[in-house]
Amino acid sequence: MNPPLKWWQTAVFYQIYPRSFADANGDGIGDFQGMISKLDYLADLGVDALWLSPHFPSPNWDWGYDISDYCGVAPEYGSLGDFQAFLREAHARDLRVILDLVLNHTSDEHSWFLESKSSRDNPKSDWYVWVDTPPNNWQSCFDGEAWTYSPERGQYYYHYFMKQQPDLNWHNPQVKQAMWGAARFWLDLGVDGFRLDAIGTIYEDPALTPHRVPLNLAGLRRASELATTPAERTRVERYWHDMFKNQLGQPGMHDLMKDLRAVLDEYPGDRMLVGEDDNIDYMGTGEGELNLVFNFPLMRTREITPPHIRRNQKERLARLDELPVRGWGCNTLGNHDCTRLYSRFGDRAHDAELARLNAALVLTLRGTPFLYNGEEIGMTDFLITDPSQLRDTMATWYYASLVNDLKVEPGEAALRAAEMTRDKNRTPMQWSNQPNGGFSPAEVTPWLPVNPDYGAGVNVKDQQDDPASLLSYYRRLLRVRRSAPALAEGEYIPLHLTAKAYLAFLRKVEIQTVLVVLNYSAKRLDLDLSRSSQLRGHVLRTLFRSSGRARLDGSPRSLPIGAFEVYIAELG
Ligand code: TEU
Ligand code: CA
Repeated sequence: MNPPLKWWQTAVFYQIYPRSFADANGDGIGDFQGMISKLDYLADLGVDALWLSPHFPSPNWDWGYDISDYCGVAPEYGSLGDFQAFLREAHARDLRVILDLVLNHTSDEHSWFLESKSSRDNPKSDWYVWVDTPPNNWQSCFDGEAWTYSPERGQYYYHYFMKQQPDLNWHNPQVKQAMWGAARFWLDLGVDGFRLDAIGTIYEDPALTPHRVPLNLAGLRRASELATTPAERTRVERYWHDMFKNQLGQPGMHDLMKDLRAVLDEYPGDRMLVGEDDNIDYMGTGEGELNLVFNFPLMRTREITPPHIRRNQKERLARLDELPVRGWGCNTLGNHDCTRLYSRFGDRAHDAELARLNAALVLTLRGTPFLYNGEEIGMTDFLITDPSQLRDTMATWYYASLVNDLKVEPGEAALRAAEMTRDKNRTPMQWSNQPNGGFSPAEVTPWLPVNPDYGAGVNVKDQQDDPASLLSYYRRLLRVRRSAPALAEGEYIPLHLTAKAYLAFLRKVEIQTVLVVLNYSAKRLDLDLSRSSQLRGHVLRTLFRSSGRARLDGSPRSLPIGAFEVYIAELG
């Protein structure tokens, strides 16, 4: 018998991007009262845990990922009391809450940095990474040079992200203690864990080895856009890797994560840590460090296909199984940093069908699923082609670099910025077909434009009571997952390993075996059950059929599965 699973293994997580979720006080910005008002919606949707993108005070160069006070609440989101009410109300509905902890860097307006930059001999002088002159050609992944001059101190500081996000010096034990203090502050209030931001960026190569890519950041971005042949694409991918390899994934994390784990373990109730990285090494021996890392390789592809999924699962699950204490996976197809699932994995002809298949995929694979707010109603990327409306600093920086340094024509530059910006996938949640999608009152201009497709059915209210809607589909799937222990906990056993058009697999616990079939093709298929000894002669009890057609029960020799259909059945 395996030990019983922890709550974060069986839970479905839902990411809230607070600024864009629900605006209760009508200032165009999401807030805690707004989030509280949507908790019934989330509980009814059928998710189990919420991850909040940063809600801390921030000058918002990176919309909360530049934190100026780790123990506060951004005033536009409400007060600490509002946060506590949110947590209490979420817990009252059996919804766990994890927060976003940004370890690598603070805001340049954080008091720690203000003190550190004030002189070379203040008590926090060594809390950040200071040098007399830039020691290498390292780039910041958001705005070019990684070393920025501070006139007050007459030195340069290092930043992997924007210059408003100075990297902390994690070799200084005081930094660690201060940050653990912040973690304790929220744990004391009762939060259930943390998503750890950008953990791969915490340590740098101590030898400060330069990169050898013959381009700077803007040049490399531009080269990526212009790469068309497979050879060119491979080359720019290698360049991306080479440009940042000395600034990422450096040793030291095991000790650091063990330390943070120990802090969490001072608290009852299995507080959890999920790292924003795909590297399974961060899970240590499988216990005592991170509980989860994201399976980003699943979504890092141009197209989700059955062979891609099979390869991905084979590799990830094998690595997790090799850990001394068996590791647990974590699947996601979207977050606030990337193109929305609906847009990204569509083929322009069957976007709706593919969105449904891919939702079923993350909710039936072995591992903890993470959903991103809005995907359940089919929100799509919204391209902001007027550069003055961009809010994502990395995009405004890139637009300026294209026009000023690379002499790209402004129209073309605007289009490229619209495509690369994360604004497109952070637009306000669409609650109804009222003006502003019901996010803010009609007369208000929300912080980012609302995608006008709220008027075309892409909103909660229109989908709420429509059994054929995507929202109802998510709700049904989440209920099936909750009712079938094999789907939440079971082993993953792939079937029909060479099929290109469909993915078939079993999920299996001692008391239950569930078959999942995802037809990724536009053709109806007759799934030959006699091809697999695991299926032959078994009785099927249909749990879910996306087409809503007749249930298929009994012990047929073959299963008729419609184009893009999802079929889930219990084997008896
Ligand atoms: O992201 C880290 C990360 O590496 C991503 O930057 C990603 O490469 C980028 O967003 C691609 O567009 C985390 C947060 O999720 C992100 O929102 C923050 O901007 C970043 O850290 C800095 O805190
Ligand atoms: Ca508001």
